[in-house]
Amino acid sequence: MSTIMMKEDHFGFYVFKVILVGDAAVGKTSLINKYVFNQFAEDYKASIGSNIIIKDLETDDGKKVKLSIWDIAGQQKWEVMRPVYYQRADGVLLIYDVTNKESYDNLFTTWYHEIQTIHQDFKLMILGNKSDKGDLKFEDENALNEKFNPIKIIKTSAKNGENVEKAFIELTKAMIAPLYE
Ligand SMILES: Nc1nc2c(ncn2[C@@H]2O[C@H](COP(=O)(O)OP(=O)(O)OP(=O)(O)O)[C@@H](O)[C@H]2O)c(=O)[nH]1
Ligand SMILES: [Mg+2]
Repeated sequence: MSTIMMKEDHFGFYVFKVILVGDAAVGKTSLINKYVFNQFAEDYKASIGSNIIIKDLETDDGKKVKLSIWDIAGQQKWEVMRPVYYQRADGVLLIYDVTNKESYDNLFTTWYHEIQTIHQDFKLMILGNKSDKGDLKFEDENALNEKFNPIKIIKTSAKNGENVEKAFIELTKAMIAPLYE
């Protein structure tokens, strides 16, 4: 069976697993809710373990895609479970909060080490979320590129929707591309 066949289910969808990774309260759940349901809630309800949301989409060149989006809890108490949730991820959205430097610094420590437990190739995009609150500009693009080799680094807002759909679509295109190489 070719790689392309393996990535399509019997309805002709490409199927990819995408995980959202980053500190508690950076906005992982909020980004998913904005993208999938076009909803945003101001109150913070910490995620418990992991939650899977299925989203169907079609790329601009007509490829049908089914994303299983894994919303993974960022609180420290879920640390032991997370590598289990990460397995077989095709794509990673690595997220920090542009108003919280600690959440940025932790990308290079906690989150870098955790994603090393994914034992297959994956595409990674970095999102600086909460762009609607202003940007304290502690991001070092060179350092991020060197450490993570991301397909893109962008600013998002789960509140006003900036770049939210774009993040998922660009990641999807990057996951599809190797199947045609
Ligand atoms: N202003 C603003 N607030 C946001 C944005 N994204 C998330 N929030 C708020 O930040 C808080 C945390 O958001 P969550 O989406 O629950 O964060 P999380 O990363 O899923 O957190 P854990 O589940 O604990 O890992 C909530 O109060 C959200 O309303 C954003 O883009 N802009
Ligand atoms: Mg959450």
